[in-house]
Amino acid sequence: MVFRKLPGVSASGMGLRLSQKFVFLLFLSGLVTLCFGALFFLPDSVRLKRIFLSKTEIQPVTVGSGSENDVREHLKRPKDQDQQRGMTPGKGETGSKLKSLNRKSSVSHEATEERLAGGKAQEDLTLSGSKTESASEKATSTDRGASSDTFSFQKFQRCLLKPALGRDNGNPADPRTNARREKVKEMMKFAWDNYKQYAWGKNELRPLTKNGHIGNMFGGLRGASIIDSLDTLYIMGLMEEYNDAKEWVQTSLDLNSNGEASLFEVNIRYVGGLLAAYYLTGDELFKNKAMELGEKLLPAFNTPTGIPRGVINLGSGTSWSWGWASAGSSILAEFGTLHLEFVHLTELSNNPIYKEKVMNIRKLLNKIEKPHGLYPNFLSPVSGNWVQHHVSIGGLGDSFYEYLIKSYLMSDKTDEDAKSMYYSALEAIEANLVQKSPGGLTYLAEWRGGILDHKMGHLACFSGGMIGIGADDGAQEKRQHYLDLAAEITHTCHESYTRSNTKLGPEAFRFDSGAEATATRLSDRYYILRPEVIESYMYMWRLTHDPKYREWGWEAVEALEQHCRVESGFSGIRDVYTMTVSHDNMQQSFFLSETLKYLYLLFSDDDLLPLEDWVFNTEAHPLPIIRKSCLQDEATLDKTASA
Ligand code: DMJ
Repeated sequence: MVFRKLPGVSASGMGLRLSQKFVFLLFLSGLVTLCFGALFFLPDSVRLKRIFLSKTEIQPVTVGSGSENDVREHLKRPKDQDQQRGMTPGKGETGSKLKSLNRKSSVSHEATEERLAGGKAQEDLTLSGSKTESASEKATSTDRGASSDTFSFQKFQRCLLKPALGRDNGNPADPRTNARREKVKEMMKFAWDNYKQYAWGKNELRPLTKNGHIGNMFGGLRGASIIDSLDTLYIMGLMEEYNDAKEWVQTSLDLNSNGEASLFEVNIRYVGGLLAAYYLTGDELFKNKAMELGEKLLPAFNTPTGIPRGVINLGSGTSWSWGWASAGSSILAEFGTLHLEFVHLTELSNNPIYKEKVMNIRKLLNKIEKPHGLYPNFLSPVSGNWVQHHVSIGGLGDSFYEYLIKSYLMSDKTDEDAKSMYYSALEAIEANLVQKSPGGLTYLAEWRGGILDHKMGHLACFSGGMIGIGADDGAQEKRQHYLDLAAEITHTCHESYTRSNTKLGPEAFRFDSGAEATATRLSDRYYILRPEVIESYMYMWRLTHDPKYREWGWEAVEALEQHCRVESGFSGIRDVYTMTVSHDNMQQSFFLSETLKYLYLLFSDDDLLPLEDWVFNTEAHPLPIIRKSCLQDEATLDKTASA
């Protein structure tokens, strides 16, 4: 330290004695240490860091952005796949452009830190921060070619048992089936073209008023119909449309929104849609966007139990429960429908935090006492106890069960907890909810503290497909029984369609007061282009090849064409029992993502997105089965080859 010489003060230092100087220096160094301690170790040090350090020094830690290896592999990807799909190269998709893209989408740990309030969850995130850092370090070393721990798209492709798009894009040999498939593709194009013309960039199309709808489900995020359509357009070979969608994601998908979003909806539609688009195309753009968004969802888990709340502000990270959910509870079908996407976020980023968050939910649900083995729909994120004893395989409960069996399948059948929880839940459902109507229809009733409500929602009709895909892994003596149960439920749901005048099914149908698979209340008579019944047809077709499922699917196509197709898109209807239909003026994004995709798959060969390799998330976005051992073998092979 240099003291400037002051006039009249001796060089020995302002006339101070040596011992005084020593004490002064000691005091100074203590002060400096204290300041730096505060800067780096106090909990909310981010603002201080921002004051003292330059922006580059507090740059965010990159969470698993694609390594250069991945980028190179992507660029080297066999051309035929792109040509087959007519993909235009992403604008300026050079190595360096992609690198800068990775940089841009790296997620700010700083921001996450800032969003969090204290407590256990903050510790979790701090922990994750350090883990994040090490994942990022690994990514950097991979960039230098030293490690192969980060996700490689080529390795992933080599671990698929079959090509994702089949030998011939699932083209069926039978001309009638082919013509039906072409019709579905035309419906998709029609729905898309009108969305593009009248609602581009908005969340949904309003086909009667010919404008866009934004709504309040996605927290200010836009383009839900675009994200939900990416994979459908791609598998249908609608490449011009797919390229438009991709360009929109590249130039206009702004994830820095500041609104209140449904954690569940953002996850299943946006994260799921982006992940599926990445796994189908290998385009890093989708992977980076999915990870950037995934990071923004993490603060929702910042509760005493780690059970996330239903609503999250994507900007601040503050979360809370739905106003209508009793006593501030979280909803089973919402916090129980994150597993598939979050496991894939960990897979792609090499950051364990996503998987840890959903495994924590899983553990809590596994441990907690369940009335009659059933899972009620409302749970307190504070106490971790059930709030109400309402059980339903339809709305509020549905996709929790779906994600149990799909987690098991997606783990290459290694996730034993998911398996045992699924089959125990199914036993409880059979013992308490499965009913036979006087007319011989099998249905799933709802359960309210021990009292049955003989009502089945359209949403519950997904369960035919779910029980079907789980049949083969059940106890040997139960397999045929499960397949039969799946067929019976699918049959009942088909009945709910055939018993209406329009041949489309109501939102809910009942089995009491003489009703058999029909809606008895005016408020249950609407159809909003939902997919669940068609979803079960698709799975049951794949599992049994009984031609009736294709016939039932075709009946649905005809009904959709007759009653839901309007001049500028497709619309839901207010009453399925009246032929003078009244339209609801909404083309839901799940119509493009699910209803039309499942119809297309129903009329395709089984090798288009084969079930040996893919599971569909609850919004019908295909996610690949993770073959850990194959991926590890492939990594070893790569290392040996490059040695
Ligand atoms: C979709 O968004 C998903 O399938 C969800 O799981 C339930 N509801 C809609 C479609 O009906």
